[in-house]
Amino acid sequence: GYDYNIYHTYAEIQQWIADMSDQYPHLARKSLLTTSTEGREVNMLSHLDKPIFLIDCGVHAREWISPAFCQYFIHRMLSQYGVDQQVSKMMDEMTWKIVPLLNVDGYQYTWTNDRMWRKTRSNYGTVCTGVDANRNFDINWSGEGASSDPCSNTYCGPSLESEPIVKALSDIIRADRPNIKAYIAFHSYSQVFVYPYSYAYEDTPNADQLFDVSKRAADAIYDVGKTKYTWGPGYDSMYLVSGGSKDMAYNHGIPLSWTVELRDTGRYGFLLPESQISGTCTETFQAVSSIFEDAY
Ligand code: 0X9
Ligand code: ZN
Repeated sequence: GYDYNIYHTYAEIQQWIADMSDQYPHLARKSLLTTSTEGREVNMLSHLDKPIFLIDCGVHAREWISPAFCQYFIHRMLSQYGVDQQVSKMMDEMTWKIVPLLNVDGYQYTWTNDRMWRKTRSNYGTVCTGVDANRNFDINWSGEGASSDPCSNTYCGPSLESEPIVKALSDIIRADRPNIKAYIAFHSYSQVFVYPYSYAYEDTPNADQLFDVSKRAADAIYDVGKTKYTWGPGYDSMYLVSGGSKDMAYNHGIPLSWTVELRDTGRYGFLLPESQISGTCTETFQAVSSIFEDAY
């Protein structure tokens, strides 16, 4: 079977997505989200017509634990449906829309050329390649905390939603927005639940709720194996971010919206060893389950 405790290539993840929808045709519907700049398919797995929980992984190429978690999560949800009570409830009460690997081009590049690559692989006629997909969304685009220098790791792109993966995810958010109850973009690293806003020093009207739901999620993680997470609005962290997906989602009416930075706190950083995939995934599952309980 598929080894969930090692990192997989783009090609392997593509095959895995197809296998999941073949093995669980009644539970998992595969759809083509978009085609990337370099022509790769970006797929989404979803099911049912209930309130939606939207999740994406792998926006930043080098954050390998993120797509590893999405794969674990999807497999656990599909294989434990009808077996595990909590999974069954989660599957029955909400529609899960999950993009296991968004930045397919960048991810492939981290396997072949540069393990520390972060951005997409688009080039719009400049010396440097790549747009920071998490600076390319329609929220204060090109504002503070984003760079207009194509050589910067936080380059916001030549125009908002210039990146096909960003446009495609934004289209999903716009199309489904009255029905989306919660959104999480999984990143690494720092072990923190970051909620809006990140683009300005401003609290959302439901800041208390976001605080409480985040705290419960962090507690759920701690209960599994004593891994410590913090939580707070993005502006409270070291830097502002404009053009990020969770602020865009929030301002499109999704009340519960996060960037979750997975393990670790810096010892290995983006190079989190494979030996930590399993522990990260099991504790993070409980966090999503906790957020589900608050969201559905
Ligand atoms: O900079 C980002 O896009 C996110 N961090 S990462 O290391 N995964 O690249 C952070 C986005 C959340 N916002 C703030 N921390 N302000
Ligand atoms: Zn990231």
